[in-house]
Amino acid sequence: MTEKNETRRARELVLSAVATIGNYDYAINYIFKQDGSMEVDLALTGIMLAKGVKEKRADENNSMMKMDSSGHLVAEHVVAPHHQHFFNFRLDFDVDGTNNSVTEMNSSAMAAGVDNPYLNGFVMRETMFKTEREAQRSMDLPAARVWSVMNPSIKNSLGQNTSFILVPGANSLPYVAPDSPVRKRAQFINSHFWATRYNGDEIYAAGVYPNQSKGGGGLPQYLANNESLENQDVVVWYTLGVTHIPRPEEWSVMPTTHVGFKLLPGAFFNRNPALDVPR
Ligand SMILES: [Cu+2]
Repeated sequence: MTEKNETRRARELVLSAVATIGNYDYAINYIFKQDGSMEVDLALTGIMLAKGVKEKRADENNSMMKMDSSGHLVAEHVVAPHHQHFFNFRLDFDVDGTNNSVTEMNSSAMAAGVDNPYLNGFVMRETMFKTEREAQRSMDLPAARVWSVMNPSIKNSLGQNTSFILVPGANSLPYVAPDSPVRKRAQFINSHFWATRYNGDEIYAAGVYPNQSKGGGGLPQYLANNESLENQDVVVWYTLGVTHIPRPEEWSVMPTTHVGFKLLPGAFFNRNPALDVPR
């Protein structure tokens, strides 16, 4: 015991953009931190889509609070439908240069044995994606799944390849049917994680004309040629979904909902880069 406390105040650089789309406002905050990590904080607010109904309150005769209703009463005579918001972030990584590889990390418990006498051991297995089609993945809570973009030719002082790790936050899977018009046009919502070879013309996850397309544009088109991802200039696409079951507390103007993800340096540095922060 040193009987002493050591603390430093954190300082963050936040770059923000706000998009007002229909009845919602989306604030996208890119947060750069002194420990070398970055965070994307997406803030959702605005006014929920609503419809007038004859019901004034929820009771035995009111379907709006029952399990099989697709909306919730948020005020007298006002129902807000259940809905989801989907975002896609195009992350053009260059970790220590443009030639990178993309990996997935999955953790699992070790079997009982001489290597695991107290039954508390677990391992993390890292696998590298060879091609674009292999790199369509979704979250896996039991595996504590994360993804990384690493430089296969540059190492830190411990001999580890420099990398940045994408750590998902809260996310969702789509409820809209696979053969629905929305889902055909927005196939980027089929997976949380995608990786493609860099191409300056490949900018939008749902393609250039998402509203009037027949579907299939964007990511499915970008990876149709199934290019190699090993030691290449790669782009990661992260899909973030929010399942919104409306509450009365969100009417008439919503408090802000925060969702996002993190990018953590993984052996990019040799030690905690914030150790030199002055008192
Ligand atoms: Cu919403």
